[in-house]
Amino acid sequence: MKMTFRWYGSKADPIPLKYVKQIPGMTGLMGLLDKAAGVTWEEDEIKALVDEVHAAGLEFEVVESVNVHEDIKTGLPARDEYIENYIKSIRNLAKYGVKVIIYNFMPVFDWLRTDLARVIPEDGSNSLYFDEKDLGAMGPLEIVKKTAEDSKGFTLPGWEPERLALLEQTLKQYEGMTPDMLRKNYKYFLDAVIPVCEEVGVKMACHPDDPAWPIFGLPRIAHDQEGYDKIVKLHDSPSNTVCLCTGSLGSNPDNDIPAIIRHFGSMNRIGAMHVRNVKYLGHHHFREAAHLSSTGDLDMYEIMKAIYDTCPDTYVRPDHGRMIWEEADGMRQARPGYGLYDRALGAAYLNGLWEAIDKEEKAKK
Ligand code: DNO
Repeated sequence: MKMTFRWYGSKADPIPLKYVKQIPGMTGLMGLLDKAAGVTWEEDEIKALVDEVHAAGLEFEVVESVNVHEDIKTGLPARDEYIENYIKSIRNLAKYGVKVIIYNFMPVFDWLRTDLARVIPEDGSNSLYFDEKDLGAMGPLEIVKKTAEDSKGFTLPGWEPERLALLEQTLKQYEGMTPDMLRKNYKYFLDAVIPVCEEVGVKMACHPDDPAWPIFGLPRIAHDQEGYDKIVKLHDSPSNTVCLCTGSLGSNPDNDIPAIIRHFGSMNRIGAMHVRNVKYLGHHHFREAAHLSSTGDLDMYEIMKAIYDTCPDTYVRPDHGRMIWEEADGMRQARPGYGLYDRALGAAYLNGLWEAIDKEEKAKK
């Protein structure tokens, strides 16, 4: 397991890279560039980012949010040009040592919450929160407006201004589209990019729908084991993998996360793991929690054990944290979900679980 950290680059991330390096057991980044969907990640910008990360003593083998243009997802004629750009990005990233590219094929919304800073009554920290009832009352345009206002001036992953400016038009593109139609467009994309990934030694890792069910009547196809089984079969290759986000899939209590990890891990189809905990509050109603099992509803020991048993070499990152230690009241700048402290605590805890599992397993031999 390689413990990694999401980092937005020195211009966009208030967390200095040296702080990331100081988290015990941190080996590298799941980094990203602030690029609009469809735009090629150019060599010079990748090189600058990778050089900076290496200079801080960290690896850069995984990138996130190389976003797929909506015209690819909806199968419009312009998709071929955007796929060409995507292929150039893959080749450029591979040249600088990237081995896994995390992306998603979610229509319009990368992830969605109804509140970015809901106070947790037990300890006064806050976390990302979702209640379908509030969503129904707001509608897509209102929720986007609220999220943009609540984001403290940060660009949130998947909420780039270019994307939001076209929201109404993009929503129209999806009218009448079924999950099967979306899968057909997905296959067209994978058939073009996966052979290139095989050639350059890169894995594509598809992030799940977050939350893990359809919203606003949009077709969503990556929120359970069955959906992912179909995705990995769309183009059968070790380069066509899953980014298994425990908190996204785990927002639906019907998803047995350790079992899903074991299923795809034993098929060698997990490209990366996002490890996050959630607390269920009702039907389609949850908030994010600290990583510790007892503060949420996911069993982190079982999750780490499933990784240990089936995909021990994968990349893991502590996903989303609560806002704590004055991040919550704005005294320290932090992007919602991506503050420093709770993610650092999460990494230390997950590393601790790993050490215990490793010792137990070695003692058995
Ligand atoms: C949200 C993230 C996602 C994820 C993308 C990958 O917090 O987990 O933005 O990185 O869906 O493209």
